[in-house]
Amino acid sequence: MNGLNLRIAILFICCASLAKAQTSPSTFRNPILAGFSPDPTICRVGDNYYLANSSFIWFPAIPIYHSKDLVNWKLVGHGISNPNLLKFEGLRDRAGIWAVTMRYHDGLFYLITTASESGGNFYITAKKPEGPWSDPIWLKDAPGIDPSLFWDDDGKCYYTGNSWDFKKSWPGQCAIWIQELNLQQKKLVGERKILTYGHANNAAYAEGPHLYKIKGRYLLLSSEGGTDQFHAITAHHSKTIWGPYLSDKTNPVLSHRQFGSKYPLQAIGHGDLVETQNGEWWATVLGKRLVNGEVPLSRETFLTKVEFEDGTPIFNPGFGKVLFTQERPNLPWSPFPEQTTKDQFETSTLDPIWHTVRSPKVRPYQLINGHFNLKIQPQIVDSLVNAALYIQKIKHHQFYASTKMDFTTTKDNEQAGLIIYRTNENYYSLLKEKAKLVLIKKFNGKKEVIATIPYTKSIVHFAAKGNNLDVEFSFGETIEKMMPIGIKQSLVVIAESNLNKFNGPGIGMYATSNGQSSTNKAKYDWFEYKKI
Ligand code: 6LW
Repeated sequence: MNGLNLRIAILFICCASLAKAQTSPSTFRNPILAGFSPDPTICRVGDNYYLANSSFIWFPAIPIYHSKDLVNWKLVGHGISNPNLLKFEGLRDRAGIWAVTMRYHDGLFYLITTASESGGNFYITAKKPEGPWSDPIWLKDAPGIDPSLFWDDDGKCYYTGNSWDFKKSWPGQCAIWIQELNLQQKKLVGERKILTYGHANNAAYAEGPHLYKIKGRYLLLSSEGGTDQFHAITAHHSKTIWGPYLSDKTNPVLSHRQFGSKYPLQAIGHGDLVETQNGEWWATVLGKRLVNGEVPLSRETFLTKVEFEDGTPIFNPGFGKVLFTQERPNLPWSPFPEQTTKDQFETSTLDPIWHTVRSPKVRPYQLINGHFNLKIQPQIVDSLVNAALYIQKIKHHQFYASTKMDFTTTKDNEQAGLIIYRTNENYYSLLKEKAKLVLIKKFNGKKEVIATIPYTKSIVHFAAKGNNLDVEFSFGETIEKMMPIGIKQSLVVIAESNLNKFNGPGIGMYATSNGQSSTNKAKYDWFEYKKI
């Protein structure tokens, strides 16, 4: 090779490695799943990773994500897609599907969870994470919440869960218990044993247990302290499955409680471990990002590295906390093609990002000619029923959501438009009525119209621009000419509170005839949600 060729070759290698460096970053950003993504559970099959979250009364229920690198995740399906399988009517927004555990054993995926206030603990199975999933197998006689599954080397399957129905020695005392689950008989069998009440004699809300066998020893990872400021992950060890389980000397092995209530990342807990095909260990945990002391996006999913020292899981060695940026797992960088931010409703089935709330009895929409035609329903979001409501997760502190809607009515009771929904007690809706647009705020149960503008055109564009704790609503005949409606509003309405607990916020489409029957439709041409 002559000098020039050598220089060209070196330049080529430099450019190639620069391009590679650009496409394959050395670090990643937390959260790995932003917005309403609590109680993460993770499992690996070969070089594929699967993650699931709680979904409360959102439907379809139990979102399942896939990744090859633990950083890029794609929604691939839901554990429950048949609305007849879960009875969510009458439930508060914090009830429904609580913490899930996802595991793979012997050719089958398992999801086990609690249908809070709606049937108790059940599991479902599938050959593929995308489904089809089985109908729920309800476990009678399984008290408490947060079930998990573990298979021992002899093939026996064990259920671990939490319970609180006993005489307490301290406030909030809960137990973590174990029992064999006979998968042929589909029921719990044999002795039931309490493994721990938490690592300290004032440990509150021991929950979210997961059992692992690592290098011949049993590791029980649980959460303690409740899902707020005092949330923590603790470890207990045993030589046999039935115990005794001894508290790890490092406990709690992970928490942010010691940083105080103003630390920007709160409530770290509810962890699940995964070992990569390359022998690294990582954990998914939940956390809450603070914005001026509020948590507008609810509990989200974070990733943290784990190294074992004499059996003790050390989370992010040298840091001992969840980091917003850190070196990424040693796995091939595998981003998914970027999802379009604008749903043009040109698909034959609705994109799985869309959820309704509570169990739908009818499907009130049709996808026709690139339109989402939402049939007006009598139900209102203020009642604990399923309404004509389709929302997706708000995932960013700075977002812009907009939609184009064609809707006219001659009736005073019919409304359709855009909604930011957290609970039946806390939401904003920007709706078109017979001859006007109304901006409605419902905050802690108090509902008020905060702005009204006369409007008679059939087509209207609605938009909501979120910036930390502020949100501005606008409308327009064209998307190029949007005008504000009402003054700047506060997203505290949908942030964490006593009424906004456990679930998370969504944004989308809503139509109602306020208790009366209707044959009318609101036609949505598109809906866009994007980070700004
Ligand atoms: C869940 C419990 C918890 O079942 O919150 O964060 C409950 N921890 O483990 C609902 O998400």
